[in-house]
Amino acid sequence: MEKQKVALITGVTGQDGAYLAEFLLNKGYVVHGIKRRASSFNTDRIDHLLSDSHKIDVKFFLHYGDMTDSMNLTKIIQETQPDEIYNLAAMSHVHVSFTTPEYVANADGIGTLRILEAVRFLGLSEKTKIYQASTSELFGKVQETPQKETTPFYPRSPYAVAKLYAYWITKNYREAYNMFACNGILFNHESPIRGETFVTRKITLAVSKIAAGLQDKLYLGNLDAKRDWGHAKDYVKMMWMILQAPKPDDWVIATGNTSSVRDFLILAFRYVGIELEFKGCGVDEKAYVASCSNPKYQVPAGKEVVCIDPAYFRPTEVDFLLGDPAKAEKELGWKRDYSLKELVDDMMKSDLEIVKKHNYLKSGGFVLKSYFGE
Ligand code: NDP
Ligand code: GDR
Repeated sequence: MEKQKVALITGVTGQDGAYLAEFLLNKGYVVHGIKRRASSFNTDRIDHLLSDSHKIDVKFFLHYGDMTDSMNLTKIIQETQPDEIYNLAAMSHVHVSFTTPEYVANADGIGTLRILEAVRFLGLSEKTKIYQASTSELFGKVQETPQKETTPFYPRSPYAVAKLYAYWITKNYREAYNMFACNGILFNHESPIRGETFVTRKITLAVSKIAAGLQDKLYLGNLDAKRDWGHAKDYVKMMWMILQAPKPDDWVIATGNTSSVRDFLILAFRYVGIELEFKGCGVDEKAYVASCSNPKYQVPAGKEVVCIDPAYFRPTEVDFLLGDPAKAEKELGWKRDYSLKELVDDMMKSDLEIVKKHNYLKSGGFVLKSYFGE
């Protein structure tokens, strides 16, 4: 009988960690995840995968840990002896990284070194394969389009600079110690469980609330930035495929299409039958309801629903991302199930349900604090 594979996921409580844990459990892996201690529960995204740890045949285990603590990471790796490590933990918000640059360098940059060094130190270099969550933010300021594995990097934020270190230290350990350590250079990927402060989820949640009359307007930053957006479910599959490749390498995972924040906004509003009309430009730009064709939602034509708030502008912006996934398509058989419209539809469907649930609870005298700040 084939031995059950063991995976360790850092960042298991995040968007990708949750989808990846589910994917690996379905593949028959024993999955260990590292979560941070928090003052409130932070396992919402993985609660459905957890079972009573006292039962027999448990396949999913959580360990307290932090990317800034070498001893802790080394101990977890020693105890779990993983066949595969997926290093997904990071302070992943680009704008916030300008506010906490030193912490980001420590957690996102040196944190990756801690994982690699623990594997080497414990003598697991031959056994344990490592996936590093690299990012299209490495490309930053446009040097070439579409961006592929050979495109020069030009990071534009403390987050991207920390991830640049993580990229190179992963490659260096591969070359220096013959480790199966790979970078997945993933372009933006979103889902119904995307963090609420990333622009896509901020939009789908706000549009759902505006349509239901629970929010007046949405404040955003740069509407002209372009991103290559895919669905997180498609992307976690590729993390696994990268570690099943015949040899360790670095891979761009993208859709090969790019759209602006404005395009995403239009699609989200269109899902509830609202057409937008944009007026003004730059900080003075506003979006109005041009028409609302869905009788379920009472949003009057002419109502101002989107405004620009310069607080959301970044000191240095990444204006344009478009990935070329040809290498992964050819060598790993990378295929995606979701188009941008299908991604928007999936997120809108889920957020409308959340808003509906909230309204139902509200009518019974209850409120959901996390989403509605009440
Ligand atoms: P999330 O922000 O949703 O999740 C990040 C995870 O890292 C959370 O589980 C978080 O814990 C954990 N974490 C943060 N800091 C630490 C720390 N110091 N120690 C331990 N755990 C920590 O990110 P995603 O799931 O979207 O992304 C996963 C990875 O992929 C990240 O490294 C990100 O930078 C990278 N990436 C993401 C892309 C995307 O479009 N989603 C694209 C390319 C790369 P907690 O829940 O407690 O906050
Ligand atoms: P990004 O994602 O920076 O690409 O990083 P985000 O959704 O935060 O921003 C995308 C673009 O939208 C513009 N924008 C806004 N962004 C936010 N968050 N809030 C706003 O109100 C807003 N208005 C406009 C931004 O300026 C930007 O141009 C994500 C993260 O998941 C990283 O961890 C990952 O590495 C990259 O994707 C690939």
